[in-house]
Amino acid sequence: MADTEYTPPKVWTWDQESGGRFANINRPIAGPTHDKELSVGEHPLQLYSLATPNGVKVTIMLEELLAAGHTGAEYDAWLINIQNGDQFGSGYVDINPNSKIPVLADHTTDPVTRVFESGSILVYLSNKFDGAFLPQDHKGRTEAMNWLFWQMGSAPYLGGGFGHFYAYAPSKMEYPINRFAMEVKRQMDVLDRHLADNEYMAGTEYSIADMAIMPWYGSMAKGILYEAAEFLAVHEYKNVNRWTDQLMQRETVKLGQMVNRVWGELERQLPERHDASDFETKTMDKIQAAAES
Ligand SMILES: N[C@@H](CCC(=O)N[C@@H](CS)C(=O)NCC(=O)O)C(=O)O
Repeated sequence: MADTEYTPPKVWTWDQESGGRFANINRPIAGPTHDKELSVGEHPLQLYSLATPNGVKVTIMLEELLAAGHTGAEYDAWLINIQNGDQFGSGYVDINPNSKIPVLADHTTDPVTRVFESGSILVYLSNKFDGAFLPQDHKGRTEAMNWLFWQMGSAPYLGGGFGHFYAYAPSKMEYPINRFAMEVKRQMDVLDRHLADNEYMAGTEYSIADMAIMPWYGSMAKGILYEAAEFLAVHEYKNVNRWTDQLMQRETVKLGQMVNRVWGELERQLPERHDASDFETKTMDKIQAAAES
């Protein structure tokens, strides 16, 4: 174990040159860095987000609600570029003091209701639309909530722990990579064993627990996150792969994954969504073709 020895000083101080992929946006203090009001569109729900796993949980839910006929779930999705520090604008911090994406503003209430934390947003939307995508029976609903909270507590080990040290840290360090690889493999096994006996996370019904877990652990199973498929031998988690394939075939999941996406294939990037027709007319390939003609 040859990781560089570090003796912590008596009092920690902020080393702005610490390196790593997010060094330019990470800060030890909360609050806004600049004044900027948020744009507001015409729909009842205003989402400010980015198509990371935490962001797409919510856009998948909104597309599911719309496909299920809940017209009140029409939404404007505004792009928050976290690399540029958009999450530290004053208007953003007003509705999410934690300065992370996603955040939702519900303009059907007076005053407007702010909803932050992706798990809270999923539950809020389910409550708002007659308990949609949460089983109605006691056991199923409790299981969905168990797994939703499991995701909220577990994914930081996957993203902030494993992903950070394996993919983003300025150098590869054996100790943290070992610690978090072990934990992520344990979590994948937790899911794999559960999905061996259950079609969905809450049992027989597709729910917000699936929407929360799939963007993180399904993406991991498919080798989409951190280029770590071989390192973590993710093909071994056969039940997680079966469940992910099943969810990824849903049209709503495909649409949700495109919203606020600014990387990858151009035809799957929809930086902002203000209308269902935007999926046909405002993807990045179409925007670029229009600019060139
Ligand atoms: N627990 C939060 C986590 C949100 C989160 O970590 N969002 C990341 C992107 S996936 C973010 O906004 N990072 C920006 C930053 O750290 O400044 C949730 O589920 O909503």
